[in-house]
Amino acid sequence: MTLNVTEIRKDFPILNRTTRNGSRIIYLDSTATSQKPVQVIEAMNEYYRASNANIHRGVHTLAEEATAMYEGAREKIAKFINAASAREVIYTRNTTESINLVAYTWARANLKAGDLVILTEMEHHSNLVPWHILQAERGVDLEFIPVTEDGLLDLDAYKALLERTPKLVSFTHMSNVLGTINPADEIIRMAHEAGAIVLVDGAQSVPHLHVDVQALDADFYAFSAHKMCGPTGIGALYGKTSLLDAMPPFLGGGDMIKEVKLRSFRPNTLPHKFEAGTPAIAEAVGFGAAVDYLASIGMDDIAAHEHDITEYALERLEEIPGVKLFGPSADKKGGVASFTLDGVHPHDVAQILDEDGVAVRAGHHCAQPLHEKFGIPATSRASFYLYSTKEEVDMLVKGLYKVKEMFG
Ligand code: 7TS
Repeated sequence: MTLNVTEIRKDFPILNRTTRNGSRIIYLDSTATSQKPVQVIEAMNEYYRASNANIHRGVHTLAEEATAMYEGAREKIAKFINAASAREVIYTRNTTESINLVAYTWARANLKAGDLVILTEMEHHSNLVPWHILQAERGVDLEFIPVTEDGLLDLDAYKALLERTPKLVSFTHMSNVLGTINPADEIIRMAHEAGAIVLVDGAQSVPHLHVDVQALDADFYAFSAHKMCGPTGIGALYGKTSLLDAMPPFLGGGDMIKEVKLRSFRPNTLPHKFEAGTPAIAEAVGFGAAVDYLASIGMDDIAAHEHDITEYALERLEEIPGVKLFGPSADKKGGVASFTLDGVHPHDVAQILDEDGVAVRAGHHCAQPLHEKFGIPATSRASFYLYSTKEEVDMLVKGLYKVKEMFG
């Protein structure tokens, strides 16, 4: 079914505002963070107005309500990604913290000097730096699945790397720069055949695609609420029960314990073992509301809409002389269009577009090695979501012609 974008846009109050010079906001930066619908904003407000209390440690009415809302959101998130149990969904601050949780607990308990970790050349810094830190500390080896000229992973090279029996394969399901949707099922199957554990960076996939962690057979899957219509400050790590149960805790403190003595402690059961201290309760409520919102619209319809917009955007951008697009064709990617414009720095592109309210991002998008691979320091990036329209793409294109005029 096609999305009723006119109706959907009414749910996002921010899309009605204007900039200082009166231009309507054309928000093409959802890859960095999505906008939030009233359903999420109101759920969080209502939590603070009516149910605010600390969780898991009170028997009074408000504490019970807050706990039920916090845990209820976890159930919704588990169902959204088809986890076998809500115990397998750990709340974190974001994708970055989810990946670090695996690096600091599972990896430090299971990897030693010389063990191989396979990453890819298209990773966000949050799936590179935790492994650099581990490499410095433990002497693990890092290898990278190369990215081809057209922005795909080189699976033959991956196959060759797997012969070196890696302990972990960690890769992004969808690139935040190229938009490439990687064949996660195949990558995971091949890793498992080689005996490796798999961590998937789902920061860009969970917001845009129907993700089923059991069908994928992912061991760990990391994502952030703020990129999927939810609030900042909360994300999740999915992990298989057997792995999470065997892992040491991450941060120590309240809530993550079963019992504490002066000189020792016993960790709590899942998922609380990994959630130390007072968590982001209102944000969890907002996360649950975001999942409800996306599920009510339907992930397959959202993906189809984004595909339409992306196909149109790539076509229109390609027509502009001097524009060079990065990444594969629309059928292999999500709603991201990264490009350079001959003779104009990406930051200047973004700044001039902003004068007419068009919000794009410029820079290395936290993927410096990928930009280096393509021999450029930066790109401009337009990205799309369920509320994006072809008219907004037209405004982007119009803006780019203006940039070209200004730079002669
Ligand atoms: N992984 C990918 C693929 C991402 O796109 C991002 C954020 C992260 C991890 C980190 O997510 P966080 O919620 O922990 O920050 N990507 C971007 C971006 O493209 N522009 O701003 C943030």
